[in-house]
Amino acid sequence: MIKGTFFCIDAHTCGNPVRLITSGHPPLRGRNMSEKRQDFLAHHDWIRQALMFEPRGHDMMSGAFLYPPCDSANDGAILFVETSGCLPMCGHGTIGTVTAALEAGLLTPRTPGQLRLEVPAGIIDVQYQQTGAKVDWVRLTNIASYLAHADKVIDVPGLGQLKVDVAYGGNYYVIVEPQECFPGIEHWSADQLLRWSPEVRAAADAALPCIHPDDPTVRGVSHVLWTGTPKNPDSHAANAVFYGDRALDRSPCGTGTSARMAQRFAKGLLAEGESFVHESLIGSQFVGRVERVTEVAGQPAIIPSIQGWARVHGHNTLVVDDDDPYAFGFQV
Ligand code: PYC
Repeated sequence: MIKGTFFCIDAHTCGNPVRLITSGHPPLRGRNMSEKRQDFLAHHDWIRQALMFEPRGHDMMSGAFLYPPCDSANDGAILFVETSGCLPMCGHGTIGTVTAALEAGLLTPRTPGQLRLEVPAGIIDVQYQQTGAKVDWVRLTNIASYLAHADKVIDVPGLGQLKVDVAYGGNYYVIVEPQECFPGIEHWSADQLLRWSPEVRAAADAALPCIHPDDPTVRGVSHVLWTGTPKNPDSHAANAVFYGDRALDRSPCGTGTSARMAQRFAKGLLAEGESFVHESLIGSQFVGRVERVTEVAGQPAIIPSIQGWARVHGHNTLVVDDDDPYAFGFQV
């Protein structure tokens, strides 16, 4: 029996996939996108599994549904889906979703060039430039981002002791700078990063508790941000973000870049108004900026912005038929 038919616009943001699912939306209960995210996970998660996992997706696959806003003052709402679950916020996902939706006429801004969108982590402001049918770039002003744990030593079985920070930029990131047992991403293969990331995440999550003070459903270290020396002379830093079970972000990671700017701001390495060009594993770049200083539960925080681009590369109708033994995907 056919469980669902989903029309998808496939795109990538600076190299990382974004599958914007434009039909087959389940109705979601909740007063805001955080509650709707919980409702989706409780009652409709088969859709994410079917569309993100193999054979319809792959380890890096991530996507989004656009919903009408919960508050009519806003232009729309995004539910992020990916192999690891539904993220509270996704930067590359926002840039890809906004690009694909505007090009397909699925978002109608009240003010051209500007959108105000609801995501599970809060409200984000978006600016973009469109030339004819094509969106050239998207800049999102993210939710408040902050350093949650500084200079903590964790024990990673088999690797040794690592000094790390944990910062929030829409997800909680354990940030690993080069040190004795980690020489920097330019010296490690993708296989090495994938080998050690789950161990580092588990060690950080056990030792360094994180619960968002404004939304306790946002909790736990979910991503590892490894750092290194950039290849491009105009990048300030390079990173490789690990998420899910086997994913390394091909984009510079919007929430990771926000977390890293919050970390650098808290350590006096980045000031209000300064830009921060972050480079991905494949050399693509996001331009970040500390827009303003704020507070989260009385702690210093920043409002970062992230600018990047996305390209649409395909249209796809996916059918989920429960006669198929792999209807709901698999992971190897
Ligand atoms: O761009 O925020 C991001 C992101 C999160 C996971 C993968 N990309």
